Amino acid sequence: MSPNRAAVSFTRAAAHAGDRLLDEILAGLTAQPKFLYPKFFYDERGSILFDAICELPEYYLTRTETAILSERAPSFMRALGPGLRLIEPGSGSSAKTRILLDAMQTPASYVCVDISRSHLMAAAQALTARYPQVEILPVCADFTQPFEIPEGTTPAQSRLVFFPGSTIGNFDRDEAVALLAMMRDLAGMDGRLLVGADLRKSPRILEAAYNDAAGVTASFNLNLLARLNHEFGADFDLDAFVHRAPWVEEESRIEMHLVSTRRQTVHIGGTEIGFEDGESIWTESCHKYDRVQFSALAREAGLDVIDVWTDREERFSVQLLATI
Ligand code: AVJ
Repeated sequence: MSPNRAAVSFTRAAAHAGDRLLDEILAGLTAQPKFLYPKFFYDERGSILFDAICELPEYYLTRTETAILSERAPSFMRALGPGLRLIEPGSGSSAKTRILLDAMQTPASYVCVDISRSHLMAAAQALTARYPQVEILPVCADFTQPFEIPEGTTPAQSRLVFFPGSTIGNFDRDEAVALLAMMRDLAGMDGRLLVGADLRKSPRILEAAYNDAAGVTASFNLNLLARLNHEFGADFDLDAFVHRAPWVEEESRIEMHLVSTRRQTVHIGGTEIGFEDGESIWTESCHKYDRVQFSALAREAGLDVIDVWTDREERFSVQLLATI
Protein backbone atom coordinates (compact mmCIF):
# COMPACT_ATOMS: atom_id res chain seq x y z
CA MET A 1 0.00 0.00 0.00
CA SER A 2 1.34 3.46 -0.88
CA PRO A 3 1.89 5.96 1.94
CA ASN A 4 -0.79 8.11 0.35
CA ARG A 5 -3.44 5.48 0.58
CA ALA A 6 -2.50 4.72 4.16
CA ALA A 7 -2.94 8.41 5.02
CA VAL A 8 -6.39 8.50 3.40
CA SER A 9 -7.67 5.45 5.20
CA PHE A 10 -6.29 6.78 8.48
CA THR A 11 -8.19 10.06 8.05
CA ARG A 12 -11.42 8.20 7.35
CA ALA A 13 -10.94 5.99 10.38
CA ALA A 14 -10.34 9.08 12.52
CA ALA A 15 -13.47 10.83 11.21
CA HIS A 16 -15.48 7.72 11.90
CA ALA A 17 -14.12 7.47 15.44
CA GLY A 18 -15.19 11.10 16.00
CA ASP A 19 -18.79 10.33 14.99
CA ARG A 20 -18.91 7.36 17.31
CA LEU A 21 -17.54 9.50 20.13
CA LEU A 22 -20.26 12.12 19.61
CA ASP A 23 -22.94 9.39 19.59
CA GLU A 24 -21.66 8.06 22.92
CA ILE A 25 -21.52 11.58 24.38
CA LEU A 26 -25.08 12.41 23.27
CA ALA A 27 -26.39 9.09 24.61
CA GLY A 28 -24.91 9.94 28.00
CA LEU A 29 -26.11 13.55 28.11
CA THR A 30 -29.68 12.61 27.18
CA ALA A 31 -29.81 9.73 29.70
CA GLN A 32 -31.39 10.02 33.13
CA PRO A 33 -29.25 10.56 35.20
CA LYS A 34 -26.77 12.18 32.81
CA PHE A 35 -23.35 10.57 32.50
CA LEU A 36 -20.16 10.64 30.45
CA TYR A 37 -17.53 7.88 30.33
CA PRO A 38 -14.24 8.62 32.11
CA LYS A 39 -12.31 7.67 28.96
CA PHE A 40 -13.44 11.06 27.56
CA PHE A 41 -11.21 12.83 30.12
CA TYR A 42 -8.09 11.93 28.20
CA ASP A 43 -7.65 14.45 25.43
CA GLU A 44 -4.21 16.06 25.33
CA ARG A 45 -4.88 18.53 28.16
CA GLY A 46 -6.75 15.89 30.16
CA SER A 47 -3.80 13.50 29.94
CA ILE A 48 -1.46 16.26 31.16
CA LEU A 49 -3.83 17.13 34.03
CA PHE A 50 -4.03 13.47 35.00
CA ASP A 51 -0.23 13.30 35.18
CA ALA A 52 -0.39 16.39 37.45
CA ILE A 53 -2.96 14.62 39.70
CA CYS A 54 -0.47 11.78 40.15
CA GLU A 55 1.99 14.27 41.71
CA LEU A 56 -0.51 15.73 44.23
CA PRO A 57 0.22 15.22 47.95
CA GLU A 58 -3.36 13.97 48.56
CA TYR A 59 -3.32 11.52 45.64
CA TYR A 60 -1.48 8.66 47.36
CA LEU A 61 -2.38 6.08 44.69
CA THR A 62 0.40 6.59 42.13
CA ARG A 63 3.13 7.15 44.69
CA THR A 64 2.14 4.07 46.70
CA GLU A 65 1.80 1.81 43.68
CA THR A 66 5.13 3.00 42.28
CA ALA A 67 6.85 2.19 45.59
CA ILE A 68 5.27 -1.29 45.67
CA LEU A 69 6.36 -1.99 42.09
CA SER A 70 9.88 -0.69 42.68
CA GLU A 71 10.25 -3.06 45.59
CA ARG A 72 8.63 -6.18 44.15
CA ALA A 73 8.72 -6.01 40.37
CA PRO A 74 12.46 -6.32 39.58
CA SER A 75 12.94 -9.86 40.91
CA PHE A 76 9.52 -10.87 39.58
CA MET A 77 10.32 -9.59 36.07
CA ARG A 78 13.78 -11.16 35.99
CA ALA A 79 12.25 -14.54 36.89
CA LEU A 80 9.91 -14.37 33.87
CA GLY A 81 12.88 -14.77 31.54
CA PRO A 82 13.49 -13.54 27.97
CA GLY A 83 10.86 -13.52 25.23
CA LEU A 84 8.25 -11.85 27.39
CA ARG A 85 5.46 -9.88 25.75
CA LEU A 86 4.25 -7.15 28.09
CA ILE A 87 0.78 -5.79 27.22
CA GLU A 88 -0.69 -2.67 28.83
CA PRO A 89 -4.25 -1.48 28.11
CA GLY A 90 -4.52 2.26 28.89
CA SER A 91 -0.79 2.89 29.03
CA GLY A 92 -0.89 6.74 29.11
CA SER A 93 2.65 8.01 29.61
CA SER A 94 3.89 4.50 30.56
CA ALA A 95 5.68 5.95 33.60
CA LYS A 96 5.16 2.92 35.89
CA THR A 97 5.94 0.51 33.06
CA ARG A 98 9.56 1.66 33.11
CA ILE A 99 9.97 -0.11 36.43
CA LEU A 100 9.03 -3.36 34.66
CA LEU A 101 10.98 -2.61 31.49
CA ASP A 102 14.12 -1.84 33.52
CA ALA A 103 14.08 -5.38 34.93
CA MET A 104 12.87 -7.26 31.86
CA GLN A 105 15.14 -9.83 30.19
CA THR A 106 15.59 -9.14 26.51
CA PRO A 107 14.70 -9.71 23.74
CA ALA A 108 11.15 -8.80 24.60
CA SER A 109 8.25 -6.71 23.37
CA TYR A 110 5.90 -4.14 24.86
CA VAL A 111 2.42 -3.49 23.47
CA CYS A 112 1.08 -0.15 24.80
CA VAL A 113 -2.58 0.58 24.11
CA ASP A 114 -3.98 4.07 24.67
CA ILE A 115 -6.91 6.20 23.53
CA SER A 116 -4.87 9.45 23.43
CA ARG A 117 -2.82 9.36 20.23
CA SER A 118 -0.46 12.21 21.12
CA HIS A 119 0.28 10.77 24.57
CA LEU A 120 0.77 7.27 23.16
CA MET A 121 3.12 8.33 20.39
CA ALA A 122 5.24 10.53 22.66
CA ALA A 123 5.55 7.65 25.14
CA ALA A 124 6.37 5.09 22.41
CA GLN A 125 9.06 7.33 20.96
CA ALA A 126 10.71 7.92 24.34
CA LEU A 127 10.60 4.19 25.16
CA THR A 128 12.10 3.18 21.82
CA ALA A 129 15.08 5.43 22.53
CA ARG A 130 15.43 4.29 26.14
CA TYR A 131 14.89 0.52 25.55
CA PRO A 132 16.42 -0.33 22.16
CA GLN A 133 16.35 -4.07 23.04
CA VAL A 134 12.60 -4.06 23.56
CA GLU A 135 10.27 -4.00 20.56
CA ILE A 136 7.78 -1.21 21.30
CA LEU A 137 4.39 -1.73 19.65
CA PRO A 138 1.95 1.19 20.19
CA VAL A 139 -1.76 0.67 19.50
CA CYS A 140 -4.09 3.67 19.49
CA ALA A 141 -7.38 2.16 20.68
CA ASP A 142 -10.15 2.35 23.25
CA PHE A 143 -9.45 -0.81 25.25
CA THR A 144 -13.13 -1.14 26.22
CA GLN A 145 -13.79 -1.94 22.53
CA PRO A 146 -12.30 -4.86 20.57
CA PHE A 147 -8.77 -4.08 19.33
CA GLU A 148 -6.01 -5.96 17.60
CA ILE A 149 -2.55 -6.67 18.97
CA PRO A 150 0.23 -6.38 16.37
CA GLU A 151 2.41 -9.45 15.90
CA GLY A 152 5.70 -7.59 15.85
CA THR A 153 8.90 -9.46 15.03
CA THR A 154 9.85 -10.70 18.52
CA PRO A 155 8.31 -14.12 19.22
CA ALA A 156 6.46 -14.19 22.56
CA GLN A 157 7.41 -17.06 24.90
CA SER A 158 5.16 -15.76 27.67
CA ARG A 159 2.73 -12.91 28.26
CA LEU A 160 2.15 -10.46 31.08
CA VAL A 161 -0.80 -8.06 31.01
CA PHE A 162 -0.18 -4.94 33.12
CA PHE A 163 -3.20 -2.92 34.28
CA PRO A 164 -1.98 -0.53 36.98
CA GLY A 165 -3.41 2.64 38.50
CA SER A 166 -6.66 1.17 39.84
CA THR A 167 -8.20 1.84 36.43
CA ILE A 168 -10.18 -1.36 37.08
CA GLY A 169 -12.05 0.70 39.72
CA ASN A 170 -13.54 2.90 36.99
CA PHE A 171 -15.80 0.10 35.90
CA ASP A 172 -19.01 -1.29 37.36
CA ARG A 173 -18.77 -4.82 38.64
CA ASP A 174 -20.05 -6.53 35.46
CA GLU A 175 -17.79 -4.40 33.26
CA ALA A 176 -14.80 -5.05 35.52
CA VAL A 177 -15.39 -8.81 35.27
CA ALA A 178 -15.67 -8.59 31.47
CA LEU A 179 -12.50 -6.51 31.29
CA LEU A 180 -10.53 -8.92 33.47
CA ALA A 181 -11.76 -11.79 31.29
CA MET A 182 -10.62 -9.90 28.17
CA MET A 183 -7.18 -9.43 29.76
CA ARG A 184 -7.09 -13.09 30.75
CA ASP A 185 -7.58 -13.91 27.05
CA LEU A 186 -4.79 -11.47 26.10
CA ALA A 187 -2.47 -13.19 28.57
CA GLY A 188 -3.37 -16.69 27.37
CA MET A 189 -3.50 -19.91 29.40
CA ASP A 190 -0.02 -19.63 30.95
CA GLY A 191 0.08 -15.85 31.04
CA ARG A 192 -0.15 -13.59 34.06
CA LEU A 193 -1.98 -10.37 34.91
CA LEU A 194 -0.55 -7.68 37.17
CA VAL A 195 -3.44 -5.44 38.26
CA GLY A 196 -3.20 -2.37 40.50
CA ALA A 197 -6.25 -1.99 42.74
CA ASP A 198 -6.81 0.72 45.33
CA LEU A 199 -8.02 -0.65 48.68
CA ARG A 200 -10.98 0.42 50.83
CA LYS A 201 -9.94 2.82 53.57
CA SER A 202 -11.06 5.82 55.61
CA PRO A 203 -13.46 8.06 53.62
CA ARG A 204 -11.44 11.06 54.80
CA ILE A 205 -8.34 9.87 52.95
CA LEU A 206 -10.36 8.88 49.88
CA GLU A 207 -12.29 12.16 49.64
CA ALA A 208 -9.09 14.18 50.04
CA ALA A 209 -7.51 12.26 47.14
CA TYR A 210 -10.34 13.31 44.79
CA ASN A 211 -10.86 16.83 46.19
CA ASP A 212 -7.30 18.18 46.30
CA ALA A 213 -6.59 21.58 47.80
CA ALA A 214 -4.92 22.89 44.62
CA GLY A 215 -8.03 22.11 42.55
CA VAL A 216 -6.25 20.01 39.92
CA THR A 217 -8.88 17.25 40.07
CA ALA A 218 -11.60 19.90 39.62
CA SER A 219 -9.77 21.21 36.52
CA PHE A 220 -9.40 17.64 35.24
CA ASN A 221 -13.14 17.03 35.66
CA LEU A 222 -14.16 20.40 34.13
CA ASN A 223 -11.74 19.91 31.22
CA LEU A 224 -14.25 17.36 29.92
CA LEU A 225 -16.70 20.20 29.23
CA ALA A 226 -13.94 22.35 27.67
CA ARG A 227 -13.17 19.40 25.40
CA LEU A 228 -16.83 19.08 24.37
CA ASN A 229 -16.80 22.81 23.55
CA HIS A 230 -13.75 22.86 21.31
CA GLU A 231 -13.93 19.36 19.83
CA PHE A 232 -17.69 19.03 19.34
CA GLY A 233 -18.83 22.67 19.17
CA ALA A 234 -20.78 22.52 22.45
CA ASP A 235 -21.49 25.70 24.42
CA PHE A 236 -20.98 24.67 28.06
CA ASP A 237 -20.40 27.62 30.41
CA LEU A 238 -17.52 26.27 32.53
CA ASP A 239 -18.37 28.76 35.30
CA ALA A 240 -21.84 27.24 35.67
CA PHE A 241 -20.66 23.75 36.71
CA VAL A 242 -18.76 22.62 39.81
CA HIS A 243 -16.68 19.55 40.63
CA ARG A 244 -18.06 17.16 43.29
CA ALA A 245 -16.43 13.89 44.39
CA PRO A 246 -18.17 12.29 47.40
CA TRP A 247 -17.46 8.86 48.89
CA VAL A 248 -20.61 6.70 48.48
CA GLU A 249 -20.38 4.02 51.18
CA GLU A 250 -23.17 1.69 49.93
CA GLU A 251 -21.47 1.41 46.54
CA SER A 252 -17.92 1.43 47.96
CA ARG A 253 -16.85 4.10 45.51
CA ILE A 254 -15.90 7.72 44.95
CA GLU A 255 -18.28 9.28 42.43
CA MET A 256 -17.06 12.16 40.30
CA HIS A 257 -19.74 14.60 39.19
CA LEU A 258 -20.05 17.94 37.40
CA VAL A 259 -22.98 19.75 39.00
CA SER A 260 -24.91 22.53 37.27
CA THR A 261 -25.09 25.63 39.50
CA ARG A 262 -28.23 26.93 37.77
CA ARG A 263 -31.06 25.98 35.46
CA GLN A 264 -29.59 26.17 31.96
CA THR A 265 -29.66 24.85 28.40
CA VAL A 266 -26.56 23.62 26.56
CA HIS A 267 -26.23 22.80 22.85
CA ILE A 268 -24.13 20.04 21.33
CA GLY A 269 -24.26 18.46 17.87
CA GLY A 270 -27.66 20.08 17.14
CA THR A 271 -29.16 18.69 20.36
CA GLU A 272 -30.47 20.81 23.25
CA ILE A 273 -29.58 19.54 26.71
CA GLY A 274 -31.54 21.01 29.64
CA PHE A 275 -30.11 21.15 33.18
CA GLU A 276 -31.97 21.76 36.43
CA ASP A 277 -30.23 23.74 39.17
CA GLY A 278 -28.13 21.12 41.02
CA GLU A 279 -28.44 18.47 38.30
CA SER A 280 -25.25 16.51 37.68
CA ILE A 281 -23.33 14.78 34.94
CA TRP A 282 -21.78 11.66 36.46
CA THR A 283 -18.29 11.51 34.97
CA GLU A 284 -16.49 8.73 36.84
CA SER A 285 -16.72 6.04 39.52
CA CYS A 286 -13.67 4.89 41.43
CA HIS A 287 -14.57 1.61 43.14
CA LYS A 288 -12.47 0.52 46.10
CA TYR A 289 -12.19 -3.15 47.06
CA ASP A 290 -10.86 -5.00 50.04
CA ARG A 291 -8.71 -8.05 49.37
CA VAL A 292 -11.57 -10.54 49.72
CA GLN A 293 -13.84 -8.53 47.40
CA PHE A 294 -11.11 -8.25 44.79
CA SER A 295 -10.36 -11.96 44.72
CA ALA A 296 -14.10 -12.68 44.34
CA LEU A 297 -14.16 -10.28 41.37
CA ALA A 298 -11.15 -12.00 39.80
CA ARG A 299 -12.68 -15.42 40.31
CA GLU A 300 -15.80 -14.36 38.39
CA ALA A 301 -13.46 -13.57 35.48
CA GLY A 302 -11.86 -17.02 35.68
CA LEU A 303 -8.77 -15.77 37.50
CA ASP A 304 -7.00 -16.78 40.70
CA VAL A 305 -5.09 -14.31 42.84
CA ILE A 306 -1.69 -15.98 43.17
CA ASP A 307 0.06 -13.14 45.02
CA VAL A 308 -0.81 -9.71 46.46
CA TRP A 309 1.77 -6.98 46.98
CA THR A 310 0.82 -4.05 49.23
CA ASP A 311 2.43 -1.17 51.08
CA ARG A 312 2.80 -1.46 54.86
CA GLU A 313 -0.34 0.60 55.55
CA GLU A 314 -2.33 -1.49 53.04
CA ARG A 315 -3.46 1.54 51.09
CA PHE A 316 -2.95 0.03 47.67
CA SER A 317 -2.57 -3.44 46.22
CA VAL A 318 -0.88 -4.95 43.18
CA GLN A 319 -2.52 -8.28 42.43
CA LEU A 320 -0.87 -11.07 40.49
CA LEU A 321 -3.51 -13.12 38.69
CA ALA A 322 -3.48 -16.32 36.64
CA THR A 323 -6.09 -18.32 34.76
CA ILE A 324 -7.86 -20.74 37.12
C1 AVJ B 1 -7.06 6.74 36.35
C2 AVJ B 1 -8.94 5.67 37.21
C3 AVJ B 1 -6.90 5.51 38.34
O1 AVJ B 1 -9.74 6.52 39.70
O2 AVJ B 1 -8.13 7.42 40.78
C4 AVJ B 1 -7.96 10.52 39.48
C5 AVJ B 1 -8.62 8.71 37.76
N1 AVJ B 1 -9.95 10.59 38.67
N2 AVJ B 1 -8.62 11.57 40.02
C6 AVJ B 1 -8.69 7.15 39.73
C7 AVJ B 1 -8.82 9.90 38.63
C8 AVJ B 1 -9.79 11.60 39.52
C9 AVJ B 1 -7.98 7.56 38.43
N3 AVJ B 1 -7.75 6.39 37.57
